[in-house]
This record gives sequence, structure tokens and C-alpha cells, in this order.
Amino acid sequence: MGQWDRFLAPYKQAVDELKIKFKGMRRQYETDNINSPIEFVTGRVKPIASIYDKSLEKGLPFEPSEELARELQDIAGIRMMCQFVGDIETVVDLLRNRNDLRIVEEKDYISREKQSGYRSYHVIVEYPVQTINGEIWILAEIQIRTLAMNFWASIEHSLNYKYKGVFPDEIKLRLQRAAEAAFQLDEEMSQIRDEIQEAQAYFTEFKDSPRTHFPDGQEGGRTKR
Ligand code: 0O2
Ligand code: 0O2
Repeated sequence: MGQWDRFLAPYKQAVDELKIKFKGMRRQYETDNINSPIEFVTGRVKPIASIYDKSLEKGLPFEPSEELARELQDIAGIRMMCQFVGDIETVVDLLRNRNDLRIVEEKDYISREKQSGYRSYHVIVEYPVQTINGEIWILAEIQIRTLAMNFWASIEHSLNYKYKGVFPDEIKLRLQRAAEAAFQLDEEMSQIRDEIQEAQAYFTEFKDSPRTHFPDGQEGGRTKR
């Protein structure tokens, strides 16, 4: 096994474990018939090419080391998507109350978005990984954002590749405007949150029962036309 594989193994372990644990939180809400503040969870170990870029940017030697593990806080990255902005605080509270991780830092890019227009709430945690040689504490970055914030970030991320991080002014401005539009969308959705959640609860209850008779001539979740 190569040096990098050995270095990255506990990060992979942590990402796999955290994904299972956080998806489990969503399932618990479903079991209790409560709207989950977590819509979906993804995770990744930072690709070697991105570790290389980041180490160059931070002026660190590109080699597996304790320094790299300390300075690159997002080698293990988890993303939790929420329907509503208000859910983000709920998710952060869930993290604060867990006793299987320790919060090291919180970065609020929602109240104070980045210059690019990027919005997200980042929580840096320490997480214990059990290995055959004992316990290792590693750092992981948990990004919590709404679906709209995630949509914006993934588009901007792809464009970043295309323009290699140097956007033409026109595109930069348009992205900032798009970020504002996404935030407005979040605000609007929050205002009709109760209405949306009631409809979702109704849909979830009936979607798997095709013989159920719906009011207004609808059956099995489909409207007759
Ligand atoms: P389900 O039952 O489809 O919800 P991996 O575990 O490595 O295969 P990972 O890290 O979970 O993959 O990330 P991936 O493949 O990007 O997607 C993770 C989960 O997020 C998948 O669900 C996707 O279906 C779900 N997902 C991605 N985009 C969206 C979205 O826009 N809306 C919703 N609601 N879900 C999305 P699972 O885990 O396969 O299970
Ligand atoms: P990737 O490809 O996701 O791995 P710091 O050391 O705190 O000064 P750092 O380490 O860049 O700065 O942390 P920061 O600013 O909290 O950002 C970490 C991650 O947040 C990034 O990782 C992105 O995933 C995301 N992010 C931050 N700013 C932006 C942005 O403007 N647009 C998008 N799309 N994502 C952003 P990486 O390593 O940059 O990228």
C-alpha cells in the first residue's frame, strides 16, 4: 500500500462512518413522522490532485504529514443539504449535541457570504477513527447548506474549473446576482414552509398506497386529467 493510501485510509473510514450516522439521523425523523431538517447527505475524501493544489496554495510540502493533516481541514468532507435556511441551525445543534465528535470551529458563510456569493455553514470537527493500531483523531469539514445554496455552489464550482479560478468580470457579477436570487428563493420558501411541509407530509403518507382514494379525483398520488 502506498504512503498516500495509508495516510488517506482513516479519512475514508471517517467519511463512510459519518455518512451512515448522518443518514441515520434522517431515518430517525422519518420513523417518528417528523419532517427531517436533513434532506440528503454526501461525502468525499479530497482527491489527491486537490490536496496538491491546496498544499501549494498554503505553501506546505506535498507529502503525507501531521502538518498537512492539521492545515487541510477538509481532507474528509461531508455535506448535509437542508430544505430551509432555518433547518441549518437545527442541524448544527444536532452536531453540537453529539458525543462522537468534537467541534473545533464553525464558519458562518450564511450571515456573511463570501465575496463570490458562496453561502454555507461549515463546521470543522475532530472525529475518532478506530484502527487496528489504536484510535486516531482526524479533522473533517461538514458543510451544511440549503438545496438552493448547493445548486449555486455546484454550478460555480464547475465554472471555476473552466475559468481556472479567474472569472471574467461579467461572469463574476452574474454569479453574485445568481447567489442573491438563490437566497431570495430560500427566503420565499421559508415563508411558505408550513404549507410546503403539510403538502409533503400528505404526499409521503399517500404516495405508496395506490388504492387510496384522494379528494378531487386524484388517485395514487397522480391527478386524473
Ligand atoms: P437515496 O436512497 O437515493 O436517497 P456513495 O455512498 O459513495 O455511493 P454519496 O457519497 O452518498 O455516494 O454521494 P452521491 O452519490 O453524490 O449522492 C448521495 C445521495 O444524495 C444519493 O442518495 C442521492 O440520491 C442523493 N442526492 C443527490 N442529489 C440530490 C438532490 O438534489 N436531492 C435529493 N433529495 N437527493 C439527492 P443515496 O445515498 O444513494 O440514497
Ligand atoms: P473542494 O473542491 O470543494 O475541495 P481557510 O483555510 O479557512 O482560509 P479554506 O481552507 O479554503 O480557507 O476554507 P473555506 O474557505 O472554509 O472553504 C473550504 C471549502 O468550502 C472549499 O473547499 C469549497 O468546498 C467550499 N467553498 C469555499 N468558498 C467557495 C466558493 O466561493 N465557491 C464554491 N463553489 N465553494 C466554496 P476547496 O478545497 O476550495 O474545494
